[in-house]
Amino acid sequence: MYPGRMSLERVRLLIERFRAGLQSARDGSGNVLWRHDPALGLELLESMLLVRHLDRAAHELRASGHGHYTICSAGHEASVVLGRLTRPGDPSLIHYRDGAFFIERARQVPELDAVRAVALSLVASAEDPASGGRHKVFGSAPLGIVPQTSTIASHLPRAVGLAFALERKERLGLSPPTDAIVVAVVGDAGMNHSTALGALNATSWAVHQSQKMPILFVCEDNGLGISVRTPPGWIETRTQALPHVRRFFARSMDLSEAYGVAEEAVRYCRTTRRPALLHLECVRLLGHAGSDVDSAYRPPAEIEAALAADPVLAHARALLASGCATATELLALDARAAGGGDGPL
Ligand SMILES: Cc1ncc(C[n+]2csc(CCOP(=O)(O)OP(=O)(O)O)c2C)c(N)n1
Ligand SMILES: [Mg+2]
Repeated sequence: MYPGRMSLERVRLLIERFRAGLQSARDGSGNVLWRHDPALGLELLESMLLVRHLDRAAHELRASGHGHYTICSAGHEASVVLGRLTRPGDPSLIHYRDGAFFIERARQVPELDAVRAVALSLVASAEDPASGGRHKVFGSAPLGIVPQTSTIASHLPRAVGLAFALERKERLGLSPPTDAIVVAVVGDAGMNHSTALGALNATSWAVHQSQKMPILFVCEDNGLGISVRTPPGWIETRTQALPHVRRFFARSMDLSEAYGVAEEAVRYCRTTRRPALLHLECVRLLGHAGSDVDSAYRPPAEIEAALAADPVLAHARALLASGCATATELLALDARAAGGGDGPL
């Protein structure tokens, strides 16, 4: 089923599966429930769907020769909880799959059109305020999202420096007391980079001598770095061995859990001014980028298993099962995100 499928078809298939998955779940049956405020759950889903349709737009723009960037957020949409739980005052250096983080944080800055900002970046527009058209990046001064290069893990030392500076500025009387934290997101393969390990070591070393380090590292673990597999259990083992860094774990498939755990992790960093690492289990639903034929190294059953773990559909089904909305309402939300009526895309 997957060999030979163009990546644009694969994104469209994801969207079709979302719609079909809601039709077949009209009775509201599902194992995972949404245990927080229903309105919150719906807003998070709205951001996740906007990002799903931005993924589609990225592929369509590429196919028509207008866009150039097709590394997608598909499978990493649980980062939406971090966009919600942190603030523009929390400097954030996010992963290139964190569209949902970006879109959800923008809810706090209503005057910013975040969908347009991402779209400008996709077409390398000179009007893109983050990169001026040089590269697709997630970055925005009003959102407190610091643009990154595509060199994986290179942002982690910078993030550690920012956390150090937040506290140092206060001690030197250069800024009023703050409860801001730094957020730094990295992939599972990126975690092995010596730059990441150096940044984590510097954090532990600083805390060991009573330096405050309010930083939340997030490792979005989809089990792959392009075509190279992360050995099962590696991120868990690696992150258990970080002195003074409190470890948290959550699965994208259960957004209630992800929200609750992320809330705890953010609160821990904010109130104790100590570092934490959230290991967030994700999936990769497409090839690494549009040009990557993942069926060359992933058997069909593995791709099928990833699709069955789509966090957007899982969250929508949880909302249904919890009685937060009807399938018709959720399908209407998807249609608006897709550009029907007054929708943005
Ligand atoms: C320093 C550096 N080495 C290699 C690359 C090429 N590269 C781009 S993405 C990637 C894999 C990253 O995998 P992971 O960190 O797990 O993130 P994912 O794409 O799976 O979300 C690699 C090796 C790079 N961009 N930077
Ligand atoms: Mg990965």
